[in-house]
Amino acid sequence: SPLHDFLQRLPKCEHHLHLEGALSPTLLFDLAKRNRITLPTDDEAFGSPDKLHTRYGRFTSLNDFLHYYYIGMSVLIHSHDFESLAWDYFQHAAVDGVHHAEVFFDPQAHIARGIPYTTVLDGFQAACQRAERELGITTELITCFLRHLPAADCLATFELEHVQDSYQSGVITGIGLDSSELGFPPQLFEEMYGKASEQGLRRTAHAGEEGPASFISSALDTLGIERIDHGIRLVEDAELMAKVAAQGTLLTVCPLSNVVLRCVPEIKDVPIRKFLDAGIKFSINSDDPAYFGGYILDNYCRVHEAFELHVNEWEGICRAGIEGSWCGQERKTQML
Ligand code: ES4
Ligand code: ZN
Repeated sequence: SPLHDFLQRLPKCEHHLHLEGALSPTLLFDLAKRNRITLPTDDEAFGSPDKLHTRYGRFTSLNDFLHYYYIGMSVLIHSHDFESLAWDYFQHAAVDGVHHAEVFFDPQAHIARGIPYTTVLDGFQAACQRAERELGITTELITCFLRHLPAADCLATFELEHVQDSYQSGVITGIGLDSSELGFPPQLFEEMYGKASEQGLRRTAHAGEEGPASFISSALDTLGIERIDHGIRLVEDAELMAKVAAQGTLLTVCPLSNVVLRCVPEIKDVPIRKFLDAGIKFSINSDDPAYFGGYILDNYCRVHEAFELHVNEWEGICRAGIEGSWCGQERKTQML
């Protein structure tokens, strides 16, 4: 359709994409076979890629999804597994018209399984270089920390020599905070974010996905975050929403994710119109596309169907995405 073509051609930036969330059931089964990894035998969902895909359509919460997400990554062993995974994502991103992608990964989830950080990073870096060379997609890598683990564990990982090397060399641009939100408030991670700030790293955190608006204010005040991942529950605090609008902090909204994980009943319940009316800057993203049934362009199309945005509104959303990116000014100017 003409609208699909219009949305495809917009200069899109993706800011909220977990590389481990781009693991399709097909690639998951292929890697399990190649690496001789036994998938759970007590869950019928792991009977075939098709059954697994069907189970992904029935998530009941963030934690129900995360259970599958952490099992899924058990098949990732070698650098070229991580490269295949990220390359799969970048090919989808190119088809969808992504110009620039700032992607998350979870070092602790791999280190805990005995996979060295350098194995993970080498694979992801190779895919990023190939994406820039062959697809013209510029990239930034962001290490995310798992908030369901003790803050001391997160800080210890942040301070690992190889992790610090990747920050100092500029291979990694910034840090994020992900995994289970309820029960794990932002202020637990104040020390790590303070150190990240001193080191000149960019900082974001998941806040206000399942958690209350108070987690958004606490992430801004105690962690000094420069972006807010999800942030949909911002609409529950008018005063905070006015503050976020005034300071121009970008929200990285993931509409399909919010519906699939039941944070909202339907796409029309994602507060897109409220954010536009309040002057909140936001980008539209895919989060974990292999688990949530769509990549970035599907998210754009679903938002368009639900809100019938004006051409000018779409151009404004993409401009905010470019301006809120963590790439250099030269690249932003190219995209604008
Ligand atoms: C995630 Cl949707 C979401 N929320 C929190 N943590 C995550 N990790 C991967 N996807
Ligand atoms: Zn996320």
